[in-house]
Amino acid sequence: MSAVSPLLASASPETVRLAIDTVRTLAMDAVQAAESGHPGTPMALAPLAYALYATHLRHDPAAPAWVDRDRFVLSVGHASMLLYGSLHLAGYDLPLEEIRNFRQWESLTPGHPEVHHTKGVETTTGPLGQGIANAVGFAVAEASLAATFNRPGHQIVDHYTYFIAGDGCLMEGISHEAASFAGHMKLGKLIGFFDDNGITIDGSTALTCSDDAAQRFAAYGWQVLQVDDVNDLAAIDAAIAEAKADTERPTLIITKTHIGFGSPNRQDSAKAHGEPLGKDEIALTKAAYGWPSTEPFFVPADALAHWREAAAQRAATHTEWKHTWQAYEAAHPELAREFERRMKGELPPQLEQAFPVFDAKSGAVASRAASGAVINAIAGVVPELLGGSADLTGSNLTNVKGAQPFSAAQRDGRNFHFGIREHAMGAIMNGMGLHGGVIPYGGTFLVFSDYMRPAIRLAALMGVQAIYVFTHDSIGLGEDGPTHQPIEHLAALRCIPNLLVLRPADADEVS
Ligand SMILES: Cc1ncc(C[n+]2csc(CCOP(=O)(O)OP(=O)(O)O)c2C)c(N)n1
Ligand SMILES: [Mg+2]
Repeated sequence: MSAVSPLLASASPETVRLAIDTVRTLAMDAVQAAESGHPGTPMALAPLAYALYATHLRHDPAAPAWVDRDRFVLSVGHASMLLYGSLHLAGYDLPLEEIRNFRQWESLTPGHPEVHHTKGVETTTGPLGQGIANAVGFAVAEASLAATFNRPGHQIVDHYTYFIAGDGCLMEGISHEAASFAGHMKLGKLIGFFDDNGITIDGSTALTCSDDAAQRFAAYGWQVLQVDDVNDLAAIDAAIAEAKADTERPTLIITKTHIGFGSPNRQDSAKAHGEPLGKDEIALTKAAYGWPSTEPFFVPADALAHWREAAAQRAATHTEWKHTWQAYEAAHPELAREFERRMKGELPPQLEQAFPVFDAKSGAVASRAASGAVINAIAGVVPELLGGSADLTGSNLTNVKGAQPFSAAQRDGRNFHFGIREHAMGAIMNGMGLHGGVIPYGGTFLVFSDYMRPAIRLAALMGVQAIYVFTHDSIGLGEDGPTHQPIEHLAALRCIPNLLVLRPADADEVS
């Protein structure tokens, strides 16, 4: 297998270098103009963004919502200029004016990437670690939809999910929960990069962390690869090829990088993380790159032309897919309509009639039993409803009777056993919901909503259609005692803007 992509093989090294340095200089200039932001990580990761957006991702800047595009999650949300620079250069609807307006009120370039705000941004990131679990959710949705809708000779759902995580993401506990789930579920189309720069805000990671990330992820059942220098595009290419070749394991590609790459006085220092370089240092850095202009936001014509040519080549994957889709529509018209319905997020018309009726004749029905009955009643008409519990299935009554568990062997299983991983459950649900085609639900005791609160907050912020089943909403829990009594939880959830909190008083209100 040839590792080097055709574009890389044909382009001159000078042009490629210019194309990459444009991402770097836009990041430096945008942060400088905003007088705040994070220049160092985009400067370091520019070659990786180039490798993805210009040579690997199946994407089409003219159709950012194409359903079978590869998904890319920037878990290191503070490095937002890496994403904005790449989207702008690839030709997404993000003009240079928006890059100049980085971090300004009403711009399309907020400090941290926001889904549904900027075309090409797949999920809102910034709270570190969440993005990894979102990416796991995207991969779960892909696997489920592929198993449900693909037919021999018709691969209409067939994409990868990529993420970039940093030291912070990997230190966060959610990365353990999510990576453990992904390894167990053998999500082979999940490809992550670890930006191994040895730096966080406080300084060297030697202050806080001596984990062996490679051994850690290997233990989760991931394939782990190493790229010694992120500037080595052929090595990145080869690693991605190897990641794709392993269909059984998710892959973590550990890339050694230098934060603030090329800056004579800031490279490899925590100072490069979260403050403007300053005009003098920018001038020195641009000189070190051999940059052709002193003007801020300068985009060399050659670099832009190269990016656009690359994007056009990438967009050809969309054209190919359209042919695949036409053949599928012709061969399986009913499935095609159903797939479209699900991807559009349209609920089936039969839903209204499907709800069970609880009235005086039903007698006293516990609200969680009513919840279980509702899930089972609507599951038949809403096949996109997928979910389960964080190991409290029998208590939360989230199981769909007669259905299989989602597993490595059973991708069309709809009962999810998230394990005792509430935080990841919430963030995986976010990825599933954002992917589209599935509506995730997840259950636990109300008291443990605290364990998933950061993901719930993001779901509400992003408008994700996620449903939480919180049972045991009572201080009268009995023998379990105060650790299991929800006291402030209802009020705390009601404080989250855009979260619809329903507390049914009886079975009738549940349905
Ligand atoms: C959950 C969470 N805690 C803290 C922060 C604040 N924060 C933003 S970036 C950062 C350091 C991250 O270090 P690393 O991931 O190594 O990023 P790098 O500096 O290498 O780009 C911190 C603590 C955050 N964004 N999210
Ligand atoms: Mg770091």
